[in-house]
Amino acid sequence: MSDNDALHHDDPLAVAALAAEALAARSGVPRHDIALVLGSGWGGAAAELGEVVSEIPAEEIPGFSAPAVVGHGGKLTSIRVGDRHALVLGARTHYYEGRGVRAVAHAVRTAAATGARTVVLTNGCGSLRPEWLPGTPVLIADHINLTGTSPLEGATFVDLTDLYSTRLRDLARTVDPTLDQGVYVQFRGPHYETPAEVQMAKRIGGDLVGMSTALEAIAARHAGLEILGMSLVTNHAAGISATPLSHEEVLEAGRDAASRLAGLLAAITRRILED
Ligand code: 8IG
Repeated sequence: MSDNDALHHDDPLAVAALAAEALAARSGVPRHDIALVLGSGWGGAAAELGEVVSEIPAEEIPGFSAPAVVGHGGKLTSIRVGDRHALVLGARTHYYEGRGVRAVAHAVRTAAATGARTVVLTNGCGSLRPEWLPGTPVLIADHINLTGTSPLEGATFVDLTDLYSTRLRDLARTVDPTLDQGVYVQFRGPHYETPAEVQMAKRIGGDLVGMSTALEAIAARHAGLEILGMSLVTNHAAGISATPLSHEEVLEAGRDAASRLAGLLAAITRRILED
């Protein structure tokens, strides 16, 4: 079956099972223990994690397609971490790409189908808190989904209590006790928010704004995965800084943060696999 047929397959879980089969065949790793979805700013983390066993272009696996955004990866990488196996998903589909919620959920469904019990969802996002400067990693404690949609179809009533596992956040904070936590507000995008929308997000309890993670987390919970969510603040949300940050400043903060982030994510992943 071609990728395109797979995406139009009637059962998204069956497409994910096909993808997991293809990954096992291509990588020679029958089961993975943990999966990581790497968002903007987190790309360097894979290399720090362990030994790369296999790197597969996403579009060669059923249900995945080439990345729409330059710099968003496009590789599925199997990494040996001690005697365990991590699957790094460098191919994320955003809802704003217009490929529908099945395409958005496919990466985490595939992760679950490979045998992973845990998924680490990372992203780059805007901060509503002036003290969280570009380059700051923040644990996602909860989310508010303002996309107006769900990755689930039909009468699928899934409980979202403790969606971003308290247990995993506590583990992450044993690695770095200075990690702050916040509520992630997902907008549909692809445009950034107006300053008025940013104030609304703040008043309803948000700390971070982004365009990816809430829908993936819902699909991941439905697939039975335990979820750790981590955001990298890459900018202050619109209207939060008195003077807009220059793009150069943001890039610089990203570069400065990159190696620290990669080390942090690798250490947290190893800690989860040990537990
Ligand atoms: I990177 O300021 C990044 N992604 N919605 N708002 C939203 N998404 C983002 C932002 C932001 N920065």
